[in-house]
Amino acid sequence: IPEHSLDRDCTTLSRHILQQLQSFSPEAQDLSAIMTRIALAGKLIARRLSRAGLMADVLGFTGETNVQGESVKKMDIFANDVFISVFKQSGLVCRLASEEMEKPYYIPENCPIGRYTLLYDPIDGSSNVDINMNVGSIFAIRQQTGEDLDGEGTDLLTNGREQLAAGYILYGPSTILVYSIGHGVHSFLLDPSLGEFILAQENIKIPDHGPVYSTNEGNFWQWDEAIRDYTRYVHRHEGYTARYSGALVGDMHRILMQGGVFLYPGTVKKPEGKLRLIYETAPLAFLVEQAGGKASDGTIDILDIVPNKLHARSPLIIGSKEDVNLVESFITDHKRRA
Ligand code: P6P
Repeated sequence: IPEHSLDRDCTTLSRHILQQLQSFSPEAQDLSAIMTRIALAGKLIARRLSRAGLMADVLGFTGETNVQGESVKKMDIFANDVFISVFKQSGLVCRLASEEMEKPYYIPENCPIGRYTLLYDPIDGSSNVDINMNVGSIFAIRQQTGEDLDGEGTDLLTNGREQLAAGYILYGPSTILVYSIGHGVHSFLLDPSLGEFILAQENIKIPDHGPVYSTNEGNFWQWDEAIRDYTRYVHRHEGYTARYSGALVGDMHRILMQGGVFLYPGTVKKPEGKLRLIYETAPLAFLVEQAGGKASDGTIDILDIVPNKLHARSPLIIGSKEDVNLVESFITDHKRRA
């Protein structure tokens, strides 16, 4: 689609999805409608973030802690409620599961069978909100196939290859939505003057190698020796640069665009790592694999991991194929020598 053509400005998210699926089947229409709702959530959150510093009751903490024991930011609750609200009366997504809710939320109440489930992290990296740094939303869409008899979402405990779609919204200098429905990775930029997400880039491919390694080296003392050896390797070799914002979506977007690797390995305090599988690492793994990259927990592909509980964590090594393979080679070598 030619740059800055009228056609491009009219390539909205919903139209783009139907084009990709080359189908107007009920499923294609569903996905298109769901993605349009997710875009609406992104607009509402972006608007709130742009005025966060000016509005009372937006910054700071609520004083509660979420299921993870993490202190909840007011923005976490607002963003979580936005996703719930945009899917009410949608008749599409009947169940939502997020980091901010211990149990899945049903629309309407007690609806055991639905059509789609939205798995999301409404505001990832929310500690960045108070210092005006980038934050993001992460989402994945799954078909609800079985009955959720216990209301705990146990039918969701399947691997990430069950995802129909996944993506993120990055709230930075501009708001960008990056998604895949299994036909490549595409980005849409929010044009505030239009109030629309407009097609920015199609079929994004992550470079096979990149200079960036992104990790919190403050955890060095808690890492396995294999990860420490990888870190020593990049310290000694020219051509690497460290970038870490403390917000997964921004760090991930940089890796997707420039290549490199993001690591959140297991630590002494959190052997399974800090990041959640079904609404953080699995959606990003879906996206990066679609862009020609790789995502593993250091040993097996993220998309092959079957969670044992809804809020299961997983270590994450994600990015350019060559860089993820290099990290894995240190892990393999150490296992061999153990
Ligand atoms: P640490 C934010 O809290 C988050 O969930 C991700 O967005 C981010 O990548 C990670 O945790 C940062 O964790 O331990 O480096 O502060």
